[in-house]
Amino acid sequence: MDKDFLPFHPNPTKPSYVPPKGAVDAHCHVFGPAAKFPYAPQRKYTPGDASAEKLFELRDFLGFSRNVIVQASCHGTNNDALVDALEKAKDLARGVAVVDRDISIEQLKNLHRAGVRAVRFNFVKRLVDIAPPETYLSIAKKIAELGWHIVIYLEAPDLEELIPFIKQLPTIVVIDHMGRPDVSKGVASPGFMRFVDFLDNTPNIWTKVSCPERLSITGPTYEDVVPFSKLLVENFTDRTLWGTDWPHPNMKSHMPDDGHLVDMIPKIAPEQKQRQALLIDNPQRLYFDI
Ligand code: 0GY
Repeated sequence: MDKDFLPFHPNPTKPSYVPPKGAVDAHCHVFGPAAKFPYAPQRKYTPGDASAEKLFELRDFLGFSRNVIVQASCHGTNNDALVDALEKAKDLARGVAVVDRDISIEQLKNLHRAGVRAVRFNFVKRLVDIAPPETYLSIAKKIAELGWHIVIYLEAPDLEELIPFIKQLPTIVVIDHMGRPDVSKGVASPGFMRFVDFLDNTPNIWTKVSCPERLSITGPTYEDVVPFSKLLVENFTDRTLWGTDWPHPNMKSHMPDDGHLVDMIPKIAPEQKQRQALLIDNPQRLYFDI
């Protein structure tokens, strides 16, 4: 584990908000264990192990029913730890894999059988060496045949440049963590409005209202992030997902209390029908109905 890598919160608070039965934590990871699933040689960070068992313990403690487990960059394109976690979850998890351009349809079908329903394209430079667009377009073409979608991780300053590429993608595209806005600038800022307009004009774009701990300037109550998530839930109720982002890789300032993150849900989705969409209907449609 890197010297400055913070381990996940050892004893999160029991949330007061009780998620509805069937609720999905649609963004979380498993790391290792390294002894069984070594980290990729080309990784940009080395995390502490965060096992499937720990993830499922947290799921139950927080009152969630299901997970979407996202392959993290430290495991590269070897999805073995993810597949192992999906098998252990039985039918209670789905996966988002990271794959090489030359992956075969047969290999993709094996991942599908294990519960994978999407691939992730990561454009965050501190996490990966970004490939040329043709690589991603070629993967996109293959996975579209299986009815999968694409998850994209990017940072707000790179959105403008990536829009023409994203518009070429043939599937639903989910953008992680609200496109990582600069919350110090406010919801009306041109940067965030660009993101909102993009969703407005492009019906196949979804987003995750996740990661206030990475975006907040004010610190662990994350109040400054609420207006951003709330606006997206209100305007794109049937295109938003929610996730913990456990075990919160690369958090440097502090480690979030996962119970507190859950208690933010009624603030960002104040209406019952919004919470039903965010936690059940939307992830059900994207991950569990296919
Ligand atoms: C996240 C965020 C991060 C890491 C990764 O794949 C990854 O390594 O996604 C990050 O460092 O911001 O969504 O987990």
